[in-house]
Amino acid sequence: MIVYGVGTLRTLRVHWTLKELNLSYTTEAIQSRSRQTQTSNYTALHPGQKVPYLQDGNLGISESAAICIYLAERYGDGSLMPAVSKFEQRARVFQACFYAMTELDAHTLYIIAKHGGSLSSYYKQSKEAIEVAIAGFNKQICVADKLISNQNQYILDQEFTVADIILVTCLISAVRLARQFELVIPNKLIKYAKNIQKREAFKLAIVENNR
Ligand SMILES: N[C@@H](CCC(=O)N[C@@H](CS)C(=O)NCC(=O)O)C(=O)O
Repeated sequence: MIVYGVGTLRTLRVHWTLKELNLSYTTEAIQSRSRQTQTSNYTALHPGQKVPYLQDGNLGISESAAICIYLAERYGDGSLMPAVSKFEQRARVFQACFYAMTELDAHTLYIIAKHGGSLSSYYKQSKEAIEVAIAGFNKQICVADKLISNQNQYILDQEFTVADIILVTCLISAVRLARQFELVIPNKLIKYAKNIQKREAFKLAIVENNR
């Protein structure tokens, strides 16, 4: 298996999932927007020229959440992703993944980073875009607050899944952006994310992702 991409929270998701599953793989340590993502070889793999990307035998896939779900389904043997017959638990995992990827990652956090945060030198500064994204985040984060009940450590109660990997990586991004922007992150979620970051696989993934 080859993972293309290091250095971002989206690449971290993939390394983290692989470390949780204790799988061995090779990392192509390419950074986003680098020369390596613009080569014809890489463009043939990923026409969008983004990271992460996973090659597993004949299968090549992009999209961090899809990669994590694929790995969990194929190699998890019931861990990180509930078994196919557990329809309701799977529905909750998919809900959390799609929610985090759209409402947090793509619609709000990425917009803030692109149009006002660390990526604004690549994209256009836009006060209006940031304002709308901040308001969107502050409203939609209430959904995540409801996903984690006070007694539960994880989205699926006592069972850690890929949905936690996706949500926690979004929360890390939110906490970073909250240093500069008026993002309101409920304390319960900050505690939830901090607790999960104590996992050994998370620490190993950070090392791999920082190469
Ligand atoms: N939805 C994609 C987003 C991937 C993405 O935007 N990756 C960033 C790095 S975190 C990238 O490669 N950006 C390069 C660009 O926008 O040209 C995923 O979750 O994998």
